[in-house]
Amino acid sequence: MLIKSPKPWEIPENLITPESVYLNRRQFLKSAGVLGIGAWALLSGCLSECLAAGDEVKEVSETIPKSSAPYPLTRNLNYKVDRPITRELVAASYNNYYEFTTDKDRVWKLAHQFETHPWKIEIGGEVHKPKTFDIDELIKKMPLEERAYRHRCVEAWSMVVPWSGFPLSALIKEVEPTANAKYVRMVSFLRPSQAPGQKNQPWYPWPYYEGLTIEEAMNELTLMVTGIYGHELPKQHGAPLRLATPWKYGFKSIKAIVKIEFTKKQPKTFWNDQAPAEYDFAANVNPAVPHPRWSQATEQVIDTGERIPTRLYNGYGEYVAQLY
Ligand SMILES: Nc1nc2c(c(=O)[nH]1)N[C@H]1C(S)=C(S)[C@@H](COP(=O)(O)O)O[C@H]1N2
Ligand SMILES: [Mo]
Repeated sequence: MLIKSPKPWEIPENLITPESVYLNRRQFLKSAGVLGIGAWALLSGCLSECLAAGDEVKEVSETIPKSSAPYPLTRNLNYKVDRPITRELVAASYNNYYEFTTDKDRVWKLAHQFETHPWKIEIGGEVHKPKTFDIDELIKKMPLEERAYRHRCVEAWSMVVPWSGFPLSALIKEVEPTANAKYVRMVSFLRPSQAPGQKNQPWYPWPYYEGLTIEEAMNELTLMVTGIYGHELPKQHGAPLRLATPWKYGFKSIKAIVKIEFTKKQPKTFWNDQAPAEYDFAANVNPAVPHPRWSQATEQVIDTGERIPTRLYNGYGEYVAQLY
């Protein structure tokens, strides 16, 4: 599957693999035999027949938590989606989570032994009431709901998934930001003993870190995610707590958050530090601005393999256009 050898500071080859592989059908047919079902379903554009044929279907299903209280939650129908929900097994077996591996179709396998309980989230910086929450305590306290959102990865693949979670604004109100709080910085876990990608890729500045302006963080769309498809998050999707900012490229949606910090200055972000010319701080979905190495005009729907036009702000302009 190696298309080219990346320099350590470059984005690894799998960021361009879907498109490159598409362009080379013979190579993808050859690769398909050794790919997991996520990539197989995507690359072959196949439907449930192909999934059912995969040996790994049962194994992937076993990584998906059973539904238990407080899930499933009532879906908030104010947030409409214009495309079918991606099948759960496809979303659960095609992931970006570099702490485990850069192979999207193996994240589910490698993340499965990661321990997500107990889990604490430390909130501090420019706030009047800094606080450390236990994840279970937080889930009890916050106003939970389900929302179906589109998700658009910067690599030009997309999906539609029903997240469960609460607006980040509800959590922000708990800690009372000071007048100096202009940005929100978020940090993922650091545990190389359980995360092979942190151990094997020392050139990345672990732990993963991201950030938003305070206005973006307060926007009603900005969701702290605790579940998906009516149950708690499987580990490959970023359990026990991740972000969803559906008008931005997927890399902003940081997984497995352990720290939230309010700052005066714009925080650094993981991908912007790796390749500033390729990944800006805002990272808003925009079909008119190509990535330096590929077009962003269209996207490939995982699950069906269909290619559709990309929309400005991923279709969420009515909520966020006024921010920019
Ligand atoms: N900590 C962390 N968060 C992360 C990533 C990552 O590698 N590490 N990848 C991002 C990218 S590029 C995308 S597209 C989404 C993928 O989310 P999913 O695997 O649940 O679909 O997670 C984002 N959050
Ligand atoms: Mo992504």
